[in-house]
Amino acid sequence: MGKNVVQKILNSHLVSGKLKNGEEIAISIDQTLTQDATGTMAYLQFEAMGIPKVKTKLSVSYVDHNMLQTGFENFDDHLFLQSIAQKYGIYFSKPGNGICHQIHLERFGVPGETLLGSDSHTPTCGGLGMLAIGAGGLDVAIAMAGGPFYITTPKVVFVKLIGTLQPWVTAKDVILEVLRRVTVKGGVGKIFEYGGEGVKTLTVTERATITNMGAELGALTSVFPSDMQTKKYLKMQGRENVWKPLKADSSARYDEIIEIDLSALEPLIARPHSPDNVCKVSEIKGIKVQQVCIGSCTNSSYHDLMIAAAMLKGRKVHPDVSLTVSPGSRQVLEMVTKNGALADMIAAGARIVEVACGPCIGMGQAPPSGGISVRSFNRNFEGRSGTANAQVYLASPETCIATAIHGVVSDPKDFGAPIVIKYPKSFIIDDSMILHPSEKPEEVTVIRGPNIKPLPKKEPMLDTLRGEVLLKVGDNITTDHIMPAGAKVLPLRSNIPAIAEFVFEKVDKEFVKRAKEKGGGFLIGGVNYGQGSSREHAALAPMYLGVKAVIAKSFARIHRANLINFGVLPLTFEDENDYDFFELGDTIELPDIKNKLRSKAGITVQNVTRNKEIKLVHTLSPREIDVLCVGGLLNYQASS
Ligand code: MIC
Ligand code: SF4
Repeated sequence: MGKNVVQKILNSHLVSGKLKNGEEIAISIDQTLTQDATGTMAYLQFEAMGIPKVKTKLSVSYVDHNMLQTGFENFDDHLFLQSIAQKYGIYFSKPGNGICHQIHLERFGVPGETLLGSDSHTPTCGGLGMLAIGAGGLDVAIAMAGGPFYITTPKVVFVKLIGTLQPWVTAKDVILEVLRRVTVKGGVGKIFEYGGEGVKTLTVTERATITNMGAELGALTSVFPSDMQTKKYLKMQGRENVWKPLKADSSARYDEIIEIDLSALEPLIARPHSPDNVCKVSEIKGIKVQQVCIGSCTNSSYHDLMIAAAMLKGRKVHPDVSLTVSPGSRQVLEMVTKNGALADMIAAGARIVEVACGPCIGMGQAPPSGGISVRSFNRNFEGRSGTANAQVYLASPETCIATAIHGVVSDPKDFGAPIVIKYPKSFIIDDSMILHPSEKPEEVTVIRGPNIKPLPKKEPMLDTLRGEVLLKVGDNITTDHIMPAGAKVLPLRSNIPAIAEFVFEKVDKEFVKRAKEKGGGFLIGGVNYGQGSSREHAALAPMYLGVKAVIAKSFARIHRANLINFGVLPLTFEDENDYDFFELGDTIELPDIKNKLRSKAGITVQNVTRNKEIKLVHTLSPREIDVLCVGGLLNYQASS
């Protein structure tokens, strides 16, 4: 039987298990990436494993998130990351070089290989034909130590693209259309493989916009074939030597098929506060906006910035709008600087922000209170922008710039004649901000400022878990709700005791106090609990506060894995309606839980306060149960 692209890559990396839907498999990891906000923890964990050098083909550590440096913490972290990279055989991309996903696509991605990254948008490199997966830092640390990565064999969804994008319709609109159809929870347990005639018409950076924002589907990853477009892109990056063709066999089978006619798409926009709350731009045009932001790992390629500049050339940003532009990489910034496009943006009134994640993660440029911000980014979760009551919309750079000029949400189709961006023969290649590992690692001392605190430890699981419901939340709770980011909290990523003070800050200000007073307890969640980022702090900090288990209607993949990695039990209701039987402050008990997890006997939770017994289920593999019982993956690794 013919194979699809996903099966081909999985097969060539299979370490254990069988490719059978729903079964756990282990795959080998060729490359890893980390960014600073998750990287410090990942490297502390790697260090704890006592391995002298990474065992991957390539590991890269990026600094792109924590760059405001309002105190010593960020720079401390950067120095820690730089020194640890030098010592352990890791490449280090300095702050200012660009956003991890964009640089990885430009300088390191290899078709057909696997990439594991401690950031949920790692699937960006799927645009190059890589199987690129986001995970918690501890999983990445294990991959750096040569361990495999465990996944449940995913379903493969074939996204068949036909036709060609019409003027002013972009790759962003393709992924917004997929999100509209599939929703933020529809991708769980699936990989989205793109194919069909329409694929040929999309450049690698357009493909990368699609695979990047595929993270918002809750999918394991998204992938494109590797074809002549891939070759062309790699050639422009001076890396044609790593190209190889990769496509699905003609008789390949898929679990589901979605067909999208590119010719029929229109400019789309995601309304507050979810990336799947999508409608046509034309349906909401005219809404007054205060801010427009171009950038992020989704849309800050050369093409994205060039089109923004071409639209702005000779025009002015609307007097009531603040337009920010944060280029995705130094390569792009240097190119638009040299060819004059940057000057066109500056002349139009754009505010040029540093090459970094910046406003996407609330590191500066928070909108005004109740303000409307239209962004070329990938997430518009409530409060993520740094302003609790801001209304954030997500759209293509074309829609964003038309909006910035007119001061109201505007359909780029009304803008005028289509603009064609010409590419240079090659990009500017200068890897001088990527530092090589030291040739004398034994002479490198790891620099540890006072912000770098040791990892908290977790004891093995008790036979019976008992405690109070510390919080009950609704559906689609994001990791931004659980463990907020932004300029105040992000610098504390290497310091769990300090960052734990902010857990659920935006949901319930009393949560931390309560968790401490009660000596820990339980969380009750709705559907898709923990969607969004890969930040393991959303598991680690609650664990530090004594959270023993989360009982939810369903979980997002990365967060579920992070909970297990830190010894917090993720359980689901057998009947979702039983969610209603739990209230804040109820005392609950999971009796004889270790045995029950191991045996096939059903699990029940006793709501002692309400004198009710409720049936629960789990999807834990035997390995995951062992991990949980010993108190998490670090203990498990140490004991095996
Ligand atoms: C995000 O977009 O939310 C982040 C910040 O890049 C996160 C990682 C993090 O929280 O450090 C992600 O997507 O994984
Ligand atoms: Fe950075 Fe935003 Fe991309 Fe996350 S989504 S990696 S914060 S640019």
